[in-house]
Amino acid sequence: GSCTPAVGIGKTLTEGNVTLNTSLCGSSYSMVDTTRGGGATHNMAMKTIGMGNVFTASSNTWGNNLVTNSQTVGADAQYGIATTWDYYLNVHNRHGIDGAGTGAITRVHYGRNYQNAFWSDGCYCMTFGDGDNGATIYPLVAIDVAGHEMSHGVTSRSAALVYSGESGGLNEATSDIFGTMVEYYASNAADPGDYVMGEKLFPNNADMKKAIRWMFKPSLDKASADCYSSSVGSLDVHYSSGVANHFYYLLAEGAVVPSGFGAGTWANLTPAKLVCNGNTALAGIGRDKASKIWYLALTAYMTSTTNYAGARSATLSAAAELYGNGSAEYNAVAAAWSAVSVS
Ligand code: ASN
Ligand code: ZN
Repeated sequence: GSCTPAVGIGKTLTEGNVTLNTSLCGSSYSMVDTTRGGGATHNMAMKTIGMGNVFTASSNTWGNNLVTNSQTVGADAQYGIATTWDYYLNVHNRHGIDGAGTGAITRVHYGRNYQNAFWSDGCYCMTFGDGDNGATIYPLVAIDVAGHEMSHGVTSRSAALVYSGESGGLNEATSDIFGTMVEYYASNAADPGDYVMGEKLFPNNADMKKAIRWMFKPSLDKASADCYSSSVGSLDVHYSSGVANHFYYLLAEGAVVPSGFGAGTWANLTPAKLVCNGNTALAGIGRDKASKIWYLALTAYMTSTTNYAGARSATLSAAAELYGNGSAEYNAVAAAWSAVSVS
């Protein structure tokens, strides 16, 4: 039958209670968001093939904030994808992943003990595993991870950075950068925003010692590169991304130790340990300008084979277009790349 837009409540695992855009079809609600291109959240019910089934229910309140309720994880995903859509639309004037307003399918409860999430060009969909349901890692539907996966779709429809070597690191960093910007965009008391990827996936993790990546000091994961070297492209793309993640943090925030990570904590960070070139006076231009520069670089100046040197020139071109050649923002881009040894 015909469906009408509806507004429900998601009782999420990681973001508290949120508004969810859904649909009402006859007497049944479904997790289909016609206000955002018809994007929908599907329950894979632990299968790994096919598209599963769109979540449907007689009530428009979804989940109960507990991982044991299968709708809960769907609510996190539906909210994370909607928020990422809104971020791209309201901040970058981009209408969906493809820029043409097409909603994507989101698949949750994929497989058994699957500890990952991924974007697929083929189905124009993204997929989230359940981890171990929170024994050590929750289902991977945290908002920064949702923003990360959806941003792989954006990269694929813009610069199309090849997913290996230095361009692969830039592809991964683009997803960490925008996943983080989405988390800040959705900032709330439960999740105020940080440059830590996936901290909400781990139980009892207020100090963010457990995470997937730390953008301000990528080597905290004992694998990612903080500073550029000519061998960085031989690392896995999730580790070569470190150089660009680190650049982005320094561009936005400067050589400033994030709260909770300074002397006396496990990381014992100082400004000197945040830069590769001793420039502890490095000042940030803020998240808003940094994100506009990276987005314009991605969508107008980078190509599929852009490497780190090319990313420096692409972001400088973007800064010149947005703020002027030789502007304070332009000079900050140059200084931040120099601070991660990209010259
Ligand atoms: N979660 C990973 C990512 O999005 C999956 C992958 O390796 N592509 O980067
Ligand atoms: Zn990724």
